[in-house]
Amino acid sequence: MGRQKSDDPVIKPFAGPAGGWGSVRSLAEILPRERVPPEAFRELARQNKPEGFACVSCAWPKPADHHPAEFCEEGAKATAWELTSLRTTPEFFAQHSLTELRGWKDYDLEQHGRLTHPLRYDPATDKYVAVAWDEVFADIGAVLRPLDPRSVVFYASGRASLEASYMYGLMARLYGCQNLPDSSNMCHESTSVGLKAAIGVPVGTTQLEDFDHCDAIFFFGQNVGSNAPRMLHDLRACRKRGVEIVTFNPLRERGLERFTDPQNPVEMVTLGETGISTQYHQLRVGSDLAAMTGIAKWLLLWDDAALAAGEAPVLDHAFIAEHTHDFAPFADAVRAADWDEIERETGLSRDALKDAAAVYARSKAVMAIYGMGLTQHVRGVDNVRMVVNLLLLRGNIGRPGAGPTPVRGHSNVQGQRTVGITEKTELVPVGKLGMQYGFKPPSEKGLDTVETCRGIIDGSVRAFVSLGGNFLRAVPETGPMEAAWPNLDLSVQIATKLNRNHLFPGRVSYLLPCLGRIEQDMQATGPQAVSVEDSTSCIHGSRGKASPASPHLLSEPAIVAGIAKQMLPPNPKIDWDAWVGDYSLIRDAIEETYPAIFPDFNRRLFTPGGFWKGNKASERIWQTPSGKAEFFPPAALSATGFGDVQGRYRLMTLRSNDQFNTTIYGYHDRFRGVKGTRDVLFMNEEDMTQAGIVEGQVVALESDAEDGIARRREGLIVTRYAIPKGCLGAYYPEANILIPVEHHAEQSHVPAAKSIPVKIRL
Ligand SMILES: Nc1nc2c(c(=O)[nH]1)N[C@H]1C(S)=C(S)[C@@H](COP(=O)(O)OP(=O)(O)OC[C@H]3O[C@@H](n4cnc5c(=O)[nH]c(N)nc54)[C@H](O)[C@@H]3O)O[C@H]1N2
Ligand SMILES: Nc1nc2c(c(=O)[nH]1)N[C@H]1C(S)=C(S)[C@@H](COP(=O)(O)OP(=O)(O)OC[C@H]3O[C@@H](n4cnc5c(=O)[nH]c(N)nc54)[C@H](O)[C@@H]3O)O[C@H]1N2
Ligand SMILES: [Mo]
Repeated sequence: MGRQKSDDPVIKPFAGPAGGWGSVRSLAEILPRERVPPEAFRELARQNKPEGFACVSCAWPKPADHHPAEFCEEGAKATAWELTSLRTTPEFFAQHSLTELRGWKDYDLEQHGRLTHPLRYDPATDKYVAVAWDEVFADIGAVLRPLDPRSVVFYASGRASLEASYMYGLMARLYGCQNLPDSSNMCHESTSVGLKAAIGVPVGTTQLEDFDHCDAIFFFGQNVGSNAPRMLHDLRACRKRGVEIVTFNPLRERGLERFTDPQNPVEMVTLGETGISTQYHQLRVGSDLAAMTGIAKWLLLWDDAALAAGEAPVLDHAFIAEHTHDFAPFADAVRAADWDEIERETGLSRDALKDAAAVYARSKAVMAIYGMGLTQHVRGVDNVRMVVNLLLLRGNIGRPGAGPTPVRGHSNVQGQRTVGITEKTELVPVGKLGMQYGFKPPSEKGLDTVETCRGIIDGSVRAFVSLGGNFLRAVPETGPMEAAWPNLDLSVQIATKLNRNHLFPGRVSYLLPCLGRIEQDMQATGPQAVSVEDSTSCIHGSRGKASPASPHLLSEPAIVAGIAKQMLPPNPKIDWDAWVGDYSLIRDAIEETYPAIFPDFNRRLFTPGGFWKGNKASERIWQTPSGKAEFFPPAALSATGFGDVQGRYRLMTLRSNDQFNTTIYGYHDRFRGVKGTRDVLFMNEEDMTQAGIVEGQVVALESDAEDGIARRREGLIVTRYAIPKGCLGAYYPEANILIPVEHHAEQSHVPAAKSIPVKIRL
């Protein structure tokens, strides 16, 4: 297996729609490249179906009345990635030292295929060597037992099942550790904090049916065509019904413009396509607070005029009076906001915002869909709260077709929270856990992702255990983080493929290969099923049937149990082996801990469309201190947290259409017309002229944070792009070296990866 060269880049605009023949061609490339066995095609037919498996890509809900093929281009890539016949064996590691592998690109590391054996790092040779599972667990237990539990971190990436996640969180708490950061700390934590404060639930209030009842959708900072493509079917259906879709995004993302349904033979043959957005506002990076303030200004103005003229009001005053708190300070702040400042910040005219406000004002039911473009800013929580403000103005929460709709990332990231993976004690029924298992769970707050980074850099974190993911690549400040990682006493990585984090060993290091969700999980009582929760709080069963990548793999529950049994003293109330032998016993335990969410869990496991865990805000029951939904006066118009000074740009870090987070499937960002490279800097044409930069010029970016620390990313090819002035775009994770650890959302600690202060160096 050779390494794919990323040279010979081709960058030219892409004229096609999202979906369509482009997505079919893209699959025709990846399936043979991953050398997927014929059974992979059978597995695709079972993807996201009742009794099938839940896609390992995104968390978009899986409908009860499914399509013949309920998967998208990205989901199929994720399946091919997991079912590849390529293998990363002990022989591979015998040939390559970690020092050598650190020179490889992310793509090349994962492209060698699935990990096959448990491995231990040998410092003498700088290589991983195969080791028996018994030894693995005994050694990990021996290192962990004497450590202060508060110096150990148990990270989870959002893909592991509810069963594995419940065991993982329980294991950490039994050990005395609350340090359970997860990928949502880098993702939708701004949602969890913002929605909880505003409406009393940490998650969105809508479900798939709401797409049948809305008459407008406001869409902020989510790239549906690449990151949740199955939603395009719902959006297309909305457009066919005449629903207006108003989009705010600095880039014209193709999936938000138009879509050809690859599953619709007529559209495919006629090259038909559906326009998605009816209004597209290319606002400046980080300016959504200003844009929403502008919309609210129009609404207040029209409402005042309607009331004065004795006409029907624009705002839902009855709802505001009965269900909300603090409307007056919010309205005052909006009225006080200055139009010139709003226009300067957003780069949009007040008339453009008037068009958006007019759609909002005439619509009876509005959904607000959003993603990382809102959450990953210094004022990311304020962004989320501003979305709620807007919805509250016309009672757009808690009725059909209306409500906040955050689009979650990993396929079970929301579910991991539900079953206890969080550093926030108040989200966990610790009292109940204490009774169920006869122990005193730790009560102090644990470390989140940002605090973990600080702790690794300053040496206070001594051991790191990872249930999936690529922490070291996904976090900010990757330079100092990579330098500090080898000081850890222990680094344990449970994974399916080799990634960059695995190349930075601690004093003792293990790389432990596990089964993927698509593979058959055979245990003492027979083949097991697992479960996940989607973005709309529906819980689905998932049964893998493909043959495991290697006979030496263990399931994630088995690996967690293996560590737990060595690290913890025996507990008469927990039979780890029985749980591993029969996952329905883990589900019984989950049901006992969370009786309101999981009644009759085992029987309802394979409910078509999933079973809903319920949501009080959607019933207009507000679990907030005031008992009402909270308006929140915006404190600023910019979400960036830094000023605009000469030569400073707002850099946003982006995913391509050919990656899943740090997993790079290939070098083709089809929708943005980039092929053969990821070393791209998207830049505004006028900015280029002003800076004297020409198309194709290679430049470096430097951090322009005011902390005096040097951070630099070399070798970026400047690409003229339709991006607002003063803004730049580059790919994640390669750009993460430019993000300071302390550049994060104020209240949620989500790294502010969408507005990083940088300057260009020629
Ligand atoms: N195929 C695939 N699917 C995925 C993933 C993947 O990597 N690949 N990742 C998964 C995960 S973990 C997650 S969290 C989701 C991520 O999915 P998204 O939430 O779509 O995240 P990003 O790709 O980072 O893109 C964010 C979008 O926000 C826009 N944006 C950037 N800054 C701003 C801003 O200031 N304001 C506004 N309004 N927009 C802005 C960008 O132009 C981009 O279109 O997708 C999940 N699904
Ligand atoms: N600059 C910047 N940084 C970002 C973001 C951004 O937009 N910009 N996005 C942030 C977001 S939203 C997220 S969610 C994080 C993602 O951070 P992570 O979730 O930590 O990273 P992933 O890239 O999803 O992890 C990929 C690895 O997971 C392992 N894996 C895959 N499947 C399985 C499995 O079934 N079991 C196990 N045990 N392992 C498996 C594989 O070894 C693979 O290499 O990154 C964050 N970082
Ligand atoms: Mo995410």
